[in-house]
Amino acid sequence: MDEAQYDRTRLGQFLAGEARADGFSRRSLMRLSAGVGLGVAAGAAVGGSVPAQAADPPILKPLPPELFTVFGTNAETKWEALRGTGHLVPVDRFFVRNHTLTPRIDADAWRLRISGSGLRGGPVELTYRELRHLPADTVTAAVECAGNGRGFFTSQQGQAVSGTAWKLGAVGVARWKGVRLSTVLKRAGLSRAAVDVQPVGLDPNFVSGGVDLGPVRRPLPVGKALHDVLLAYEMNGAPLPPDHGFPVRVVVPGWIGIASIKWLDELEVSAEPLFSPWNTQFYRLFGPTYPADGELVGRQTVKSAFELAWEATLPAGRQVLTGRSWSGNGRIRRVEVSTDGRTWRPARPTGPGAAWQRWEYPWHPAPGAYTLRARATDVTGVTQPETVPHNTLGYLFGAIVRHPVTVV
Ligand SMILES: Nc1nc2c(c(=O)[nH]1)N[C@H]1C(S)=C(S)[C@@H](COP(=O)(O)O)O[C@H]1N2
Ligand SMILES: [Mo]
Repeated sequence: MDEAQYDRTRLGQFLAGEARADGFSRRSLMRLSAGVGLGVAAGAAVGGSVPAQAADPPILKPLPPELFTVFGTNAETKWEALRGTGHLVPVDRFFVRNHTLTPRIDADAWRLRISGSGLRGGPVELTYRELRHLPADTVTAAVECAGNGRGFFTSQQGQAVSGTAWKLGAVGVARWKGVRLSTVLKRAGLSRAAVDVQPVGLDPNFVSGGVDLGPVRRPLPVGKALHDVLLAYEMNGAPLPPDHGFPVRVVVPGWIGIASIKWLDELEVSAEPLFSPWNTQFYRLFGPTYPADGELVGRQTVKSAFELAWEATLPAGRQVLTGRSWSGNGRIRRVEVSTDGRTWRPARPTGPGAAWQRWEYPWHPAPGAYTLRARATDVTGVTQPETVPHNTLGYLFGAIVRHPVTVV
């Protein structure tokens, strides 16, 4: 059930020719260079969805500049937009990470196909109505992009990285309602031989460095699939919005964002190990402190963010700073804030600690320029460091972020 360990095993099997990757060869792995251009495959078939119109924007919901910073097909939440929003991130400001674009899907025509050598019988299909009639479950969980914070490798550490230069807004917490993947797999006739379950998205094929990598997909081990994975059809009490995976997405608590496949099309249940570009080429750590063939991205690191605009201007005098901290290892044990570059004082936790911990810190500044810092320690005792080792794709930036503000 450990993500890094699972990926390491499958990588070894893939390189030894023991894991199937659907046309994605060792050679295409070598040919791809990290972070090179991406685009929508021309004429890509998008099964079951309405073909994308040339004029369709990559993200369908409004992206007002008060709420989002837009990077091509992706949009990052502005942290100042989370102040006063409560524990969950409202859908109108939840970040969007699209490899290509949000497909428009007709829920009445949609079918979930479940097939593969890991089933006792033949393929099974489920309609949206049938899925909604199965026993439901809800979970409050974060979805966080593995590259969240990537921009700080460059702006704080002076290092070159490729990929979207997110600040800290590629994370969100929502209340997801849906059917446990275990319920669906058992109904479909999971065999004892099954080892992997691969959710496949309905969005257009992803093309990187001129190579068509096929639909966005990433396998999960059966253990994790049966443990706590949800096939979600609601987000914060309403049907999933198109940009977040309508009609049905996967939610994989604790794993990096790419595991939570949106616009679910198919589930392949396999008795042989599976592999996809999303755990070979992408989501690996390459750099001076990592092995030559890279290390697989494991859990999310500990992070903290102030609910303030970047380079915010604040009035002098008594006020309360607010923020949130979170960790892939579990709960947050302690948060400290520094406003003077030297001393650290505890922040006060507010609200529940599930998925992330909100906190506040009273401050009484005189006019001037300040660098605010927040650092969290999680339940495993890991504290955010001053710097993190470089990796070329800019994953897992967990260092303390230096947040500039001006008090007038
Ligand atoms: N089908 C599909 N699923 C996907 C993606 C995608 O592009 N296509 N992006 C993944 C990535 S990299 C992340 S971080 C999360 C983002 O979820 P969100 O857009 O709902 O915030 O979705 C994941 N699921
Ligand atoms: Mo991501």
